[in-house]
Amino acid sequence: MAQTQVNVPDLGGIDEVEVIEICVQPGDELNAEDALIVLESDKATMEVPAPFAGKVKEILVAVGDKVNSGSHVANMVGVGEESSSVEAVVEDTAKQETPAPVEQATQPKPAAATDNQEIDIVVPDLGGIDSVEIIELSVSVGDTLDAEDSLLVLESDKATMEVPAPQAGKLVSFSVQVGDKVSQGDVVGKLLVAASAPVATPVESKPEASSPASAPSAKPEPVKAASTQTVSAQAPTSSGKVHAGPAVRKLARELGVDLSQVTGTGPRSRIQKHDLHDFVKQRVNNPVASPLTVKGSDEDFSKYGAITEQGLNKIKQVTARNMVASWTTIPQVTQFDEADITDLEHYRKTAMGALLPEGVKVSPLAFIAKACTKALKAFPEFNSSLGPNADTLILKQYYNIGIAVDTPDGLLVPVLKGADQKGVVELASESAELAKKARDKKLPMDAMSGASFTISSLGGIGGTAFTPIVNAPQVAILGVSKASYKPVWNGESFEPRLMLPLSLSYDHRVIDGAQAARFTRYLCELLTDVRHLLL
Ligand code: CAO
Repeated sequence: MAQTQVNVPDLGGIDEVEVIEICVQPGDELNAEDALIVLESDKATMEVPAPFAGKVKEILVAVGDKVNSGSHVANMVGVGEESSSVEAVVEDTAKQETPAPVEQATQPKPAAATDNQEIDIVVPDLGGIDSVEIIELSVSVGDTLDAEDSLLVLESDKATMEVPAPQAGKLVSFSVQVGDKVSQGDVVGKLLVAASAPVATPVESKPEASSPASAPSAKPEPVKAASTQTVSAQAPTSSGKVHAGPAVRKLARELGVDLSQVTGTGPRSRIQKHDLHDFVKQRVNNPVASPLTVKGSDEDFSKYGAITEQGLNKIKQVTARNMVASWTTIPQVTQFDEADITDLEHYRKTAMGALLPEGVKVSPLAFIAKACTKALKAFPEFNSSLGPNADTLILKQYYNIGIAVDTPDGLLVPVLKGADQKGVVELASESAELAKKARDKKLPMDAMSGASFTISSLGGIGGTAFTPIVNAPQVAILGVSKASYKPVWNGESFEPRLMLPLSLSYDHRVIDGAQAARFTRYLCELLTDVRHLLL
């Protein structure tokens, strides 16, 4: 094994940059291209990648140190790698992937202009990178800008860089949008600059003239039209103050997090990965109070035909936020099973009916809620929540069952509190009362809080199965579909049995697939023989 120096690649003319993050520690095993350290200048953030797969021997710099092109920052060992060949890899990487400092987008020259003048905003030298993606437009058309204000943010695999205003002026137009790919020399917009200010000469304001001969055409081609919407739906929407490296921005896009809402704890408020994780955890544990961003489509559908637009009420907006928070932060899986409720239904419709007081109706839901409390006692993880840092499990000793109720205004989830202490008839009349209050808009807030598990029953409507979304911070939700008669083999012949489809969605961070299968099986057994519910 040869120990190899890892040096800072060519910084494309920047004298000195600051080490703002050490991503690894001695002993870490890395893949080629994994980030070792992150450097930052005024205008660009860049990673120094591992030149080969291997082990970190030592890191020779600390956060806050200033380094230059060629500075020796780490030593690595790689199995079977020769020292000399690795140096070459480092240099190659530098040539191909290191962004040059973002210089002024046009090279202004004093000119004897007498009128205000529009100048092109041009993508500066990208240090050899062919094309980069626009991940943020930091200002709006019409904004008045100072020289050096950030106009847009570009991102490659290894670096995030800002394109600054070449001089003070008013933004006339952008000719690109988030998601477009641009290259050095591309014109991305126009800036109206004051007559007294130094302006780009007509020749230099043209990208062809202000760019190297190899620069591509002046018109940026929107090469990612199809993905534009996705990116813009998730990219930061703020004023360009978001301070984060490429890896963090990528993670934020994957999680659907708007970085402008995240507080950075790194140097100069830079957002680090753990800031993003903390933000998501907080949102999961308190989804209503601090929702993730919910974005729809900005497409103009009236191009295709007549449309009407209507406002969404508060219930639907809150539901949307909670669904997005749950869907984007919880790895959820759905387990399906079927309970044979032939005997239960026979009992419910005959013997039980005769015993019930006048006007009292007991649907299968009350039995299902009762059976759930028993299953939750037998499988306590299903009645839990993850602690704030997702490193503890909070097991609840109460059994409060949320019941999803479909109302004209949207979905509400009142709670059957202490459901384990109540009989089936009491659960039936209480859920009927809660559902009525929900539909009459008379449900107090505290009737909807404190659920430890949720049931969503579409059995009265129809359908064979569905995948409910976990109602965070709970870890599981039971979906119930419509029971129907099916031929079931009894060992000798097929007989018609009333089968109830169950769909259990669960948080896979807390619950394993095998546990989920055991839970639903147990639930099915409880419902198959109603006498179990008495135990
Ligand atoms: N299979 C077959 N029949 C069923 C059934 C099932 N799983 N569940 C209920 N039924 C029957 C009932 O027995 C009743 O029939 P009868 O009047 O002949 O007895 C009929 O369907 C209507 O039941 P219901 O829906 O009024 O009552 P419920 O107790 O089953 O449900 C409530 C109450 C509030 C859960 C329900 O009205 C509701 O709002 N469901 C929608 C929940 C929802 O929107 N979930 C989706 C959320 S997104 O994940």
